[in-house]
Amino acid sequence: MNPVFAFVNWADGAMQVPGLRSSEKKLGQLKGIFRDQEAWRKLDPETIVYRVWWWEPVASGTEGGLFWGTTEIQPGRVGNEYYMTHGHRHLIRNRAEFYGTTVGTGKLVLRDENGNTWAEEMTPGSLHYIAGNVAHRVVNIGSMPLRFVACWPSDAGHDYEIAGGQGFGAQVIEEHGNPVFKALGTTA
Ligand code: PAN
Ligand code: ZN
Repeated sequence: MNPVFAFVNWADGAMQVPGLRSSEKKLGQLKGIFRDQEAWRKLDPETIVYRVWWWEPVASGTEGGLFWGTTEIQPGRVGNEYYMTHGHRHLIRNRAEFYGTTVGTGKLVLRDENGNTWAEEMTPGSLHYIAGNVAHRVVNIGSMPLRFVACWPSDAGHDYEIAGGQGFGAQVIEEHGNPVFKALGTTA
């Protein structure tokens, strides 16, 4: 038998594989993502909001291949809006994806091509099928880091155009100590 090449700690999503890639997103790189620009400007731009580790077993752009990754979002808020990922659609629109929560609690905010936005609860063990054409963003609504694993097609690509302004059509904010999903545009 061949030795095992890649490992995932299924308790938290931590990965061990040769050639593991990683990136981090700091508050300063998330301009225009959070609604309260005033609050965003007052925070340290060097604060890390989330990290991603991922494995590309085939070259990016390969048709028919898959990538695997883990994202960790820190707890925190900009004003009353919880820390979250940029959020994106896939460049090849019909490419789907799986997300699976390992640690923490969150909301997976989804927006389809007809402009319908909804959210799925993320909790350890929750598995989320993100259909092609559906924009996706993860919000950490807990007081500890939120971690989830993901599997997506190696030719999907990322289109971040929807991430800014009112692109997602909704935001997740804290109200009286509770996370609230708010559609934008309907109320002030
Ligand atoms: C994930 C995301 C990751 C970071 O691997 O890329 O969670 O989120 P943003 O890409 O929106 O910054 C994924 O959805 N890949 O397709
Ligand atoms: Zn994706």
